[in-house]
Amino acid sequence: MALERLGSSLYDAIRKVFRAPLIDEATVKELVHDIQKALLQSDVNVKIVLEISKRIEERALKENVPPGVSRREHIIKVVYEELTRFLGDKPVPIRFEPGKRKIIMLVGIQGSGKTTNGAKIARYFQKRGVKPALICADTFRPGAYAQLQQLANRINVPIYGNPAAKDPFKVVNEGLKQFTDKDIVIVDTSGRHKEEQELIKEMKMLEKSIKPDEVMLVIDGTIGQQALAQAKAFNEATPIGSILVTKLDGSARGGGALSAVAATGAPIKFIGTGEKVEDIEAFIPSRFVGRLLGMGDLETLLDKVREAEVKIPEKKAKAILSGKFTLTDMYAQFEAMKGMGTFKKLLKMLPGMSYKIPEEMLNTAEGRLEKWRVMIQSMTPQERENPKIFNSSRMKRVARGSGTNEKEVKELLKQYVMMRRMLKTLRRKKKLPFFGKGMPFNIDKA
Ligand SMILES: Nc1nc2c(ncn2[C@@H]2O[C@H](COP(=O)(O)OP(=O)(O)O)[C@@H](O)[C@H]2O)c(=O)[nH]1
Ligand SMILES: [Mg+2]
Repeated sequence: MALERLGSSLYDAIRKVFRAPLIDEATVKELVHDIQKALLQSDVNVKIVLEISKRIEERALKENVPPGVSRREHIIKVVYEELTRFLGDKPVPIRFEPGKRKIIMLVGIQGSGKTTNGAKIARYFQKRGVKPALICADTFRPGAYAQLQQLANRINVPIYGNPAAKDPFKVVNEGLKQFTDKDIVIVDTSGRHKEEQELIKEMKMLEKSIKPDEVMLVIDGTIGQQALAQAKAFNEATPIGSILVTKLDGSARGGGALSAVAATGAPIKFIGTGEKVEDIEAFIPSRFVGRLLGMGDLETLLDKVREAEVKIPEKKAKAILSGKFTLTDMYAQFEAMKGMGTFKKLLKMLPGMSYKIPEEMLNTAEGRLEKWRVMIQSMTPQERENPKIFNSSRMKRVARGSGTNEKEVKELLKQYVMMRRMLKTLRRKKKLPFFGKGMPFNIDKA
């Protein structure tokens, strides 16, 4: 499925956020840039791309992160929500009431996939205990009836049509008379060309005489963002109730078609993902985005982020155990702790705490976590990796960048040295409560 390519580039983009040792403005900017690239490659309209990326960037950088949620989780949530939003609202499902037959009329230009997808929809409902029937109202194209009949026979769905008929209204009316006991009747219409006024006229008249419960526009997903013009033209002729986007399996432009169509405001109800009669799915934007990103719904996605957050690669954990504990690691600790309650509470949760951490340090850690995070964010990568290089002018710069003062930066560095020393002591004593399962450092395998 070609949408997988869009999915995998989006997934790569957010995975960088999972893995980044630290979340700062540069991380967000890079994420936004990656998302832009992925969407543009999928033929999403530039204006829409800019809109999405602006919203993601603004929310990721400016929105307050609710308590108990890490900045990382928040950013992923923002991406998920904004991508879902641009694919439209959740479509209202077709509701069936006993004794009340629904009529769905399929419209769209020739070759968009009306006939094939008419059969797909019939099968979709049949599988869900709804009794469907098909009517062929395409009296224009020779062989139209035979095509639908073949599909209908394959799925055992009753069909009405007349290959010799010239008048689609008559055919539909006769068909509707036959199918009074059905729950849903799907009417396949002729397509001809999109420019042809005749088609639009026929569609309008059919709609007036059949009075379908829903007019469903079938659009070929391979045309990318051009889908917007087509959807608009149809919508002007007959108000469209819903949209079905086909051929999303073969096209790299699927993202463009979906987003363009969503922009019309008509809900996308189904997507076609192949030539076979079972290649159809109900379209639910949030679920679709989850799958596009390679992982179910938002909760599953956040679980993955949380997992990534508390896990430090084995190699890294070993390095820390051997005494290499950098400011980047310290920052990662702070980030991980944020989602798990305060430092103090965390330490209290640890079983068998037989050593003492100075009370003062606990309080400092609690009260100044946020300040420290900002200070570390203002450092250069070299400073984070090798805090020894700090001199007075570097400290001044960090203080300025983080809205603190030199004394506070000094204090952070002192805390850092203390933490590092403590880790070394723990290592010597072979007591490593910090590194248990589910704790910020996870070195199960080390
Ligand atoms: N790959 C792919 N092909 C499709 C899909 N839907 C329809 N088609 C193909 O598109 C062509 C035109 O379909 P058809 O139903 O005859 O279009 P109509 O003229 O609108 O009735 C046929 O060859 C179908 O097999 C889809 O979701 N994926
Ligand atoms: Mg057809």
